[in-house]
Amino acid sequence: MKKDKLHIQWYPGHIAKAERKLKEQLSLVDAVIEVLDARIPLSSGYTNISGLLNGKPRLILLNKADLTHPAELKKWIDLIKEKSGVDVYTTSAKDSKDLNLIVKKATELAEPRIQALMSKGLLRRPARIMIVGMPNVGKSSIINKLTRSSKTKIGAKAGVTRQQQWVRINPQLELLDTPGIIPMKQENQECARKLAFVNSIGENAYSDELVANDLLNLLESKYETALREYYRLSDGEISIENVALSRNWLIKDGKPDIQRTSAYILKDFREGNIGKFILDDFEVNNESVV
Ligand SMILES: Nc1nc2c(ncn2[C@@H]2O[C@H](COP(=O)(O)OP(=O)(O)OP(=O)(O)O)[C@@H](O)[C@H]2O)c(=O)[nH]1
Ligand SMILES: [Mg+2]
Repeated sequence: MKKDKLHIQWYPGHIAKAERKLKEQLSLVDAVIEVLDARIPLSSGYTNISGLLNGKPRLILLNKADLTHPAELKKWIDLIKEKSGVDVYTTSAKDSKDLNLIVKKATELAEPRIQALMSKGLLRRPARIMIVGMPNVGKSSIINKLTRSSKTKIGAKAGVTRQQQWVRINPQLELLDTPGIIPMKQENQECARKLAFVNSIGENAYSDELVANDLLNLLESKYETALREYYRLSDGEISIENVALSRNWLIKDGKPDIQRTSAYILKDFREGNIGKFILDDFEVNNESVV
C-alpha cells in the first residue's frame, strides 16, 4: 500500500470570520450546544472547549448516531459524560425520535442566566442558545429537525453554513446556527485525517487518494471483516488498486481507476455503506476527552 505522507491544513477565510463572530455572540447567549460526529467522538471535539466557551453551560449531542453501533456508542456516551460533567445525548437525522427532551434540557440550561437577568429587573425572554461544532457534523440538520422545516441550509460537504442565523424553536427557545469551525492549526494530524474521512475538512485540502488510502488502513486495523466483505476482498492486500479491480473500476488497458475508486471509497464510508464504525480509539484516547 502507498505510504505517501498525508498532511492536512485547511483554514479558509470564512472560518476566521466565523470564529470572530462566534466569540462576539458568546456573551449574548445563555448556553451552548456542542455537536460532535458520533463516528469520531473525540476527534470532532475542540481541545479546551470549556476555556473556549468561557464557562458557558453546555450540552453535547453526538450526531450521526445512525452511522455507528449503539453498543459501541454507549461506551463513548458514558465516557464523555464522566469526563466533561455535562449531559450527552445522541441524535440522528435518520431517527424520528422525539427531540422534546433536548429542547427541554437546552431550555433548562439557560434558566439560571435568565433568572439572573430577571433579578436585575429585566423581563423574561426566550432562552438563547448557540450551536457549535466542526463543519459538516449536522448542526443545521438538527435545527431543521427541531423546527420540522428547512429554515437552515444543509449539505454533504464542509462549510455549507456561511453566516450565523437565529431560528426560533418555540416561544421559550431560540437557537443560533453557526458555521462549522475547524481549529486554525491541525497539530494533531491523526484528528485531521479523521475529520477528512467524515468530510469535515474542505475537499480541496487533500487528495482523495491519500485520504482513501489512510481510511483503508484504519478500517483494516479496526473493522477488517466488514471492509473485506463490502469490497469482496476475500484475501490479499487491502488497497485502492485491489478495490478497483474487485469493483471493475478500470481505465484503459484494464488498469485500476485510482481516482474514481478513491472517491467511491470515501463516499461509501461517509454514507455508511461499508458498515457502522467509530474511528476513535476508546482505550488509547480516553484520557484526553475533556
Ligand atoms: N447519516 C446522517 N447524515 C446526517 C445526519 N445529520 C446530518 N447529516 C448529513 O450531514 C451533512 C451535513 O449536514 P449539515 O446540517 O449541513 O452540517 P453542518 O454541521 O451544519 O455543516 P456546516 O454548516 O458546514 O458547518 C448533510 O448531508 C446532512 O444530510 C445524521 O444524523 N445522520
Ligand atoms: Mg450548517
